[in-house]
Amino acid sequence: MKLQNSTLSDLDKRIHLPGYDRSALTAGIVHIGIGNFHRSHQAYILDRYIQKTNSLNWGICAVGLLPQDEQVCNRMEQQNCLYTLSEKKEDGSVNVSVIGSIIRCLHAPSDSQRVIQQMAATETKLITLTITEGGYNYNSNTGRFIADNPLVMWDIENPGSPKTVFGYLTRALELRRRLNKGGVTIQSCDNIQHNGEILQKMLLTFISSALPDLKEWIIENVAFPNSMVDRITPVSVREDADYLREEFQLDDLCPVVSETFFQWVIEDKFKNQRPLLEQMGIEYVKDVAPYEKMKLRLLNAGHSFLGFIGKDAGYQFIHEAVADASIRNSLLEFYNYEAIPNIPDFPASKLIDYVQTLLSRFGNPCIKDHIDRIISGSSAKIPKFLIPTINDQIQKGKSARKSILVLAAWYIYIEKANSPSDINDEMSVLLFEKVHKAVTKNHFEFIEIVSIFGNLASNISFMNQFESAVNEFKKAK
Ligand code: CS2
Repeated sequence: MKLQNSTLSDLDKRIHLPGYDRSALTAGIVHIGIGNFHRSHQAYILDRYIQKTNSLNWGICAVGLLPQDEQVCNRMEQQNCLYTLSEKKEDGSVNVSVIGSIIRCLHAPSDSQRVIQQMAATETKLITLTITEGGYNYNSNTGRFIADNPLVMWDIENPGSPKTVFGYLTRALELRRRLNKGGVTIQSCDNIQHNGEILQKMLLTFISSALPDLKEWIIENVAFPNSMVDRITPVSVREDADYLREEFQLDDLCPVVSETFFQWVIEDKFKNQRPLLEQMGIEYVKDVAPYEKMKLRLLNAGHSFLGFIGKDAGYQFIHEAVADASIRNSLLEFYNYEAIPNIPDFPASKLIDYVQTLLSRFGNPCIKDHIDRIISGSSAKIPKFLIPTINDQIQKGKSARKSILVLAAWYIYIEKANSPSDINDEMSVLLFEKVHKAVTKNHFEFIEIVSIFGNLASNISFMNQFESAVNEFKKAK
């Protein structure tokens, strides 16, 4: 059976359905980034919120910004924007829901004007983003906007047909101002510490070149709250669709799988209205920074740890890596001696509990979270997840041995690649060159990529430790 509005009432009774009138929903939210994470996290909680409160003005218009998003946009449209979310527990039990909160899917490269108009519409109160760590176009070392990115340069020269999120937001905010549509909140939902502040800073830098006189209006009328988002959501695979077909006779063209854990902490700083998600357990707080720091340095860094060290050990999935006693012990050392001591905002007992929960989340064998998903895009992730811990340890004169091991495993991974195309990373060409074409032999030009590693290459003790860690991996083979 196809998944569509007209088939909902015939679906297997074990599937949770949207218990509200979808035809009456309006899009209070425009969300950019139509990937699985958005659909397991924000779209899921809004589905439950709309059902609980019948707040029909908080539907979502989802936007695919990249050319390659066309397929998922088309598939969602073929299903009246419905899709299933399978939340998988460790014991193998699964809760399947049809999520109904997304009411429209727009593919921006195919219809940029419609996207801009939707963002500027009166009904839009909130613009949210999951555009990945790399999408913010900033140099983690300098904190500056990367102005010579060709796509950004295109957007400045061709304001009518933008390609980046900055170009779209500029056009939409300009239209909002011109039509007097009122303020709006733009909320980042990506894994970056101070994500709202970074977004605001990058957007305002772009606008200084693209449309300087819009700056004042934005400062007055747009809020950029920081937020911490959390739900492990693997890449969907063929087996996910097969399961739905075999178990429920349901054909879903774009199913999503996730764990059952869910967390969202948002800085309570909005312009215009917001959904009252505190009714769903979402925490609105004054300062998100400690939560972001805890999550990035423990969950995300732990993922990178298991990803690279697990890959080197020959594992395919995160749950396999964390089940390996020696990797797990090493991860615990990383947490106890390097990561936790640099998160002073929470009592150690809370952080230890958090780590215990993480170990069981990572260990969930039903999620089948591919190591390849975790290590993809690491040039944008490692500077946010791991380098701050290394810098903190160095500053205190403490060991960063386990963190350095992750960098060494990353280096070995690149060394094993036959060409840049083996590395799933926006910086694959540079990474490959620095590792394979280093001018002198024992000189690790890799660490000289300042936008990733900052000034670590000039720290002799760090470089010696890095070299030993690389050699340790090589000897172990
Ligand atoms: C992962 C995250 O991309 C990564 O490296 O650590 O996608 C992680 O699964 C989510 O942040 C969980 O909330």
